Amino acid sequence: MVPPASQLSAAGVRVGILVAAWNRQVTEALLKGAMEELLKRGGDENEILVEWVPGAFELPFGAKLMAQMTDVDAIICLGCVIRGETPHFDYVCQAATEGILRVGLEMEVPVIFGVLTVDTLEQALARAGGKYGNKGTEAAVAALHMASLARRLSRFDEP
Ligand code: INI
Repeated sequence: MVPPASQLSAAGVRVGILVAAWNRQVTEALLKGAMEELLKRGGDENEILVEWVPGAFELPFGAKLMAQMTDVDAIICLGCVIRGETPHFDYVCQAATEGILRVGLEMEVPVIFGVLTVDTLEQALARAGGKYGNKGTEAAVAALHMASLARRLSRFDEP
């Protein structure tokens, strides 16, 4: 049975968090939301690895390195892409979305998409601790949910 979100514990769960430095005001707020949620659910600060990458485009490679070089149970990717006047937004969003999905499937570790893709800074702030909640908080819950799923299924993998 899938535990309801309110029951998901972070105790003993090793979580890696990758944060994009672009739109730092927003991504720092996402990081705060994720950290607070993990600690509130019994997580240990020493079991949470936080690393920064330049922008959302670099999140997939950062996640791949983290999956290869550490034994985290889940990886949270946090970023914020704000639409400008050129198609650059679409390329960065596409690369981040597809890359993050691919790393999870290839590396067989849950990789969570905590990237805001918005038209304005105001929309981003509303989703980074403002009136529409915090995407970082949601990402932390999703990471615990997926780590719990992997842990429970692995029990059926023993001979
Ligand atoms: N990266 C972001 O994370 N958010 C953005 O809004 C953004 N914009 O607008 O350009 C952005 N660009 C940088 C990109 O992610 C890479 O870091 C850069 O292209 C170097 O590879």
